[in-house]
Amino acid sequence: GGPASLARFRGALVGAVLGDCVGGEFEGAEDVPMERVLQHLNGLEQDDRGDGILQYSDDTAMTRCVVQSLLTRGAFDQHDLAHRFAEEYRHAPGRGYGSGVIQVLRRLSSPRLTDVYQPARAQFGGRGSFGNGGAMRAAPFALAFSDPADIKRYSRLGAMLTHSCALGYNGAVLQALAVHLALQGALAVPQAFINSLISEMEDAEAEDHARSDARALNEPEFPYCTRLHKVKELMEKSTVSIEEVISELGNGIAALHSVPTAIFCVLHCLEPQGGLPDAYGGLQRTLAYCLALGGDTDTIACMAGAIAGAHYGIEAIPPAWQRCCEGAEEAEVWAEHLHQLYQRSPRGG
Ligand code: F2R
Ligand code: MG
Ligand code: MG
Repeated sequence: GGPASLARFRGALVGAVLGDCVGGEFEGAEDVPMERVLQHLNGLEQDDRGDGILQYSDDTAMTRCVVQSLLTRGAFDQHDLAHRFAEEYRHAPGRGYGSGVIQVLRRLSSPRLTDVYQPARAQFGGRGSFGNGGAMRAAPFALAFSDPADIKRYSRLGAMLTHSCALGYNGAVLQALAVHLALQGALAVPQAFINSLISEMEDAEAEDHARSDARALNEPEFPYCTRLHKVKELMEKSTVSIEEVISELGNGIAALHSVPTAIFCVLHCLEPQGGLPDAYGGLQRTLAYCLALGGDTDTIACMAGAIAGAHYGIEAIPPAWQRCCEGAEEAEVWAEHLHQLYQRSPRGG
């Protein structure tokens, strides 16, 4: 489809759900051989699958909250979103949430709470979380708003409900911008795509809070820009090993060690890769590659799935894969409603 087509919206949300569901198998694993990944993915094609449906985790549970809040309110509403996060956690606490964020989710349900950003600010001795929980649920902001200024503003505020550290919320900004650019067809020129992200993140990371949080964590100034430059260097190499990707970009639970990695996975898999089936399309290659990294596979695949899905569109996702994943069918419906909301936004029509 063309820029911001419904097929791209459907691809982005279904791609995210699929990444979460298929990636859950390897979350926390080290040294995941590609054969194991392909065996897992081949299982999705079997008619007589004994394993049943793959369940989604916190990544999709919180993304659902963002989608439902944006659709119900027709705008960003921090009180409504905070309430939905808290209620979702209360109803289904076993979705594999981060061990820190559950304290925020419990406190967000207090009727006495007036400042919904306060519980997140109190995390980790007042430093706030740098986890990737804000970024993993950021895609809907790129699907509800067409103006990059709105996307940056609301993905940041949406993440700050649980992640007040700049390295946490700027990961969400980067992820939302990557989905936005992919939706516009910008991945057709990969160098321009990464340069646009660097230029946007230079602005985001110039802010005082971002600079002081990077210093406090002994990270270089402009940590996301530094990582995105590493992505560019890796893109220019003729061969890149999985070990190199992990050591240069990371595969961990910190947003800084997973959002640039997810972006790299999408870029790297734009072309066919050795070790992956020739029959695989780009989105299938991307998800398989994310899983083979090990580490935070559900979240890296969820984020890469959203970006790749926005690029390739829903046609790139095998129906058999969708049928195996909890929430994939519902994601198609969200995509249609978000597409309508997007078209009503100032630059969306
Ligand atoms: N939690 C997981 N996976 C662990 C295994 C779950 C297992 N499947 C199960 O069911 O038990 N996955 C999910 O968590 C990630 C998103 O986490 P989020 O929302 O960012 O949580 P949190 O707690 O804020 O941060 C995660 C961890 O990062 C470290 N951390 C963050 N900020 C820190 C700081 N300022 N100082 C020190 N450490 C900090 C802590 O270890 C946090 O617990 C996704 O992977 C999602 O899939
Ligand atoms: Mg998860
Ligand atoms: Mg995870």
